[in-house]
Amino acid sequence: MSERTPTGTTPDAQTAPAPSRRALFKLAGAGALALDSASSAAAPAPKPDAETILPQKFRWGTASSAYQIEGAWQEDGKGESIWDRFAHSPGKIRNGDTGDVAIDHYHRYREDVQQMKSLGARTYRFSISWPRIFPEGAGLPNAKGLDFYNRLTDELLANDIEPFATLYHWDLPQALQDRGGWEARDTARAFADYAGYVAEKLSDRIRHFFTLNELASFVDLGYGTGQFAPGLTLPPARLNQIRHHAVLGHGFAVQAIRAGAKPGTAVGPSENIVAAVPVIEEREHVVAAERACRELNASYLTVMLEGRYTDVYLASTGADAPKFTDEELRVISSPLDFVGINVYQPTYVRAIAAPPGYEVMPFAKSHPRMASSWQHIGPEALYWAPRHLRKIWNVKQIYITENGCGTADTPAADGVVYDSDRVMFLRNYLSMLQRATSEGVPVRGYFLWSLFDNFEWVDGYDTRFGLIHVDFATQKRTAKLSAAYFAQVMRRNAVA
Ligand code: PNW
Repeated sequence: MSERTPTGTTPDAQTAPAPSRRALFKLAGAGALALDSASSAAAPAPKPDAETILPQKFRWGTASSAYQIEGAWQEDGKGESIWDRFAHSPGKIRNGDTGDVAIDHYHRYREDVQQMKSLGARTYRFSISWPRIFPEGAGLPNAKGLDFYNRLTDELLANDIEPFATLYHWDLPQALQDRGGWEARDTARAFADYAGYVAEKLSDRIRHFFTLNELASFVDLGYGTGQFAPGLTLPPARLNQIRHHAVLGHGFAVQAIRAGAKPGTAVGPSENIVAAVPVIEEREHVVAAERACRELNASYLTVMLEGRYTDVYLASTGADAPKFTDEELRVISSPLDFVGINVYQPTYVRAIAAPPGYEVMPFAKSHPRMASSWQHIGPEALYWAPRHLRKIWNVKQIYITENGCGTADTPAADGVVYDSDRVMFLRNYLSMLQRATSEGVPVRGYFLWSLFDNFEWVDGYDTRFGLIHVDFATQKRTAKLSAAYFAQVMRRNAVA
């Protein structure tokens, strides 16, 4: 259903007459929205209002991960990953989709870097595929696998785009899963060996490394509910031990990177923390949200930053608590250079008198969502999450390592996707980020998820997160309306 405006009816994007839309957005070649610097120079954007501006030297870019974009799943000596195995198992992924080809970035990376450049992005967060580097998870490295990331890094730098690399975005070598995966403490050590090796080889050009992406996702969904690879449904005691091994892997990797990398290499995690938002902005609820943030992230970010499991967490796990040593807690809380957080949705919290002093509120039935059923809209999450990091743990450098939304878009008659819903989403979330930085919350950069439509895990290719539309049959890339929007944000360093 269309919304009415004062001047009449707003038509749906797919039925709108193309010519009037063409007049709105200058189009360049093959139906793509004009993003090149020549066209932006021709029409300078108005000077941004002070209250929309982000700090100087703020880093803007997009994010991606290896399995979701690279394809080439068996090329150049790459080993099998748990996501290869999982996606090849019948019934696991919508429409039987796999990442075998994905958006063929392994072969098209040069063209893809040009897309970033024409958008005006100056940073890029990507992940390195562990089974490309160590096909068996450990042992002999595969030089051809590393070569790909050498070429990609050089290409980025040649185009003035700063590379930020994630070392683990869920594609565990299957050989390690065969030996227990993250349930085996050895996996945490193997991860550190791989991380140290990569940092040694690439830190002359890559100056920022993220250890693990979203522990809460790959552990809880992979080993708890079984929705993600490796698809296991383990009981609480085993799951808590896996959580512990994941944070331990993070800590070992921080140490290995410090030992192997060039001096000054920065390292931190990239975690999808539970973003506790006070349901009403009043002191008692704000305090409740801060408490909730510590406790609801107790097994991941809190232990990394505090070096202890909270009493509430240990009491709540009881006999199922993880087994750990003081030495492990020291490793887990190795000092970090920054903290990266992925922020997609809020968790609304209110104060209650009884312990623990807060209560998580269920989403109202009609709470608006984006195209992924899990994604409830709540721009305030992008204010409160980084604010909590500073308030609770005095974090000095914060990166928003992911934010974005899935949409159900289809190209209009002129070939362009007019994703006004993504523009709406970004404008509102970025306004809240701007509120945080204007209050001095030290957010240093923002990586939008994602540059291209890609393999959205169990949703396959149905849910699209890109600024750039990909026709998965032809691999044709076409910028959406949101790409023009985000290019303007980056160019002005302000929320547009
Ligand atoms: C993140 N949730 O996953 C991942 O880091 C990306 O690889 C992924 O494509 C992106 O967000 C979009 O989904 C998430 O259930 C998966 O709240 C699930 C949730 C959040 C993030």
